[in-house]
Amino acid sequence: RKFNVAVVGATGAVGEQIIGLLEKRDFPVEKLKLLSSARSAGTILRFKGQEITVEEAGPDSFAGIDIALFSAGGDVSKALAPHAVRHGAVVIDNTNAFRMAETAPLVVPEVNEHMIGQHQGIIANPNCSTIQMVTALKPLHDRYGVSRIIVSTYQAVSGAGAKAIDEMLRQSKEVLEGNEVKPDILPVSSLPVKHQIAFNAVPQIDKFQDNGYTLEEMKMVRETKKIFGDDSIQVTATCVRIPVVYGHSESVYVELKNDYDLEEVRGLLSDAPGVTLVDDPASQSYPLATEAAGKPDVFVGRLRRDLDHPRGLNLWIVSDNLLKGAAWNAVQIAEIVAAGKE
Ligand code: 11C
Repeated sequence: RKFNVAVVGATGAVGEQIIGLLEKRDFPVEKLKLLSSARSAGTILRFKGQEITVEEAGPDSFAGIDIALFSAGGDVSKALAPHAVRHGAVVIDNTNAFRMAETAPLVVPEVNEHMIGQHQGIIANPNCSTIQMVTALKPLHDRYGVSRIIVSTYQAVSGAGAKAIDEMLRQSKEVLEGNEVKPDILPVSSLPVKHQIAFNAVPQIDKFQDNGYTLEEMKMVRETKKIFGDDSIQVTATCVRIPVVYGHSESVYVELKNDYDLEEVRGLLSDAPGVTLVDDPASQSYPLATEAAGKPDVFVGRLRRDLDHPRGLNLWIVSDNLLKGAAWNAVQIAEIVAAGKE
């Protein structure tokens, strides 16, 4: 069976990756409908050698659509995903709009694929920095139980969209040429204060919440608990933007409930689906954003036992934020939904 598929946000950084993956994975597409804001409508994109004109997304864009992949920001998802569901589509939503809704499963296939069957029309795709962390921690949680996570992230500018990539490259040139740097987009395009990202590290991703954490940090806290289905897991996060284009890196300290053996941990991570262990200090081998970019896996290395806590473990986790962190996780879910409808 083939499916009518819509991609909302087709001209964005994630939308572009989704279209590429549907083609590369030979997803059973009957018809591909590409949707965007009025501003990008009319753009012509290619899919399997065909030219497709991007149309403006509206409430009636979803007639006959079986699967709709949304990646055009939370407001668009809130406004249009219910219309897609009304037309009978299964929505895979890549925004924050429905992630904490009780009716929407929040899915990373390697962790909680079983939740997909519980959807009521909308399946939520988690935030990129959460996806890569839970994918790597899943085998450890299954074997030993995770009690506490302390994570610091080093996140690529592509997480903030194509304009943030342009801004980082432009600023880098301005600094190298000795010109004045004029920040325009980052850290948060809708807020008045901007900071230089070139040659810098900015400890703010998304808006501050009343508790002093940023929304990105709170996403990591809440989503991790929901995906593991365990509110007792303690999570604290510091999210930092760095001048890398593709690939989020994370320093993760995890406390396990039961004693662990480091060699066994290596074995569990080596065997875990979607995870590649890169961990050989003797050859200076560890995950790097430059190596992870363009690849679907989550890369894990720098495994070290905590020097004081007997069940504490340090890891370095890297993945392409636009692939496993967004488009690939969404297409994985779409493949599972499609297999279930055949
Ligand atoms: C970033 N993690 O790196 C964000 C982008 O909730 O899907 C993804 C935001 C989201 O800026």
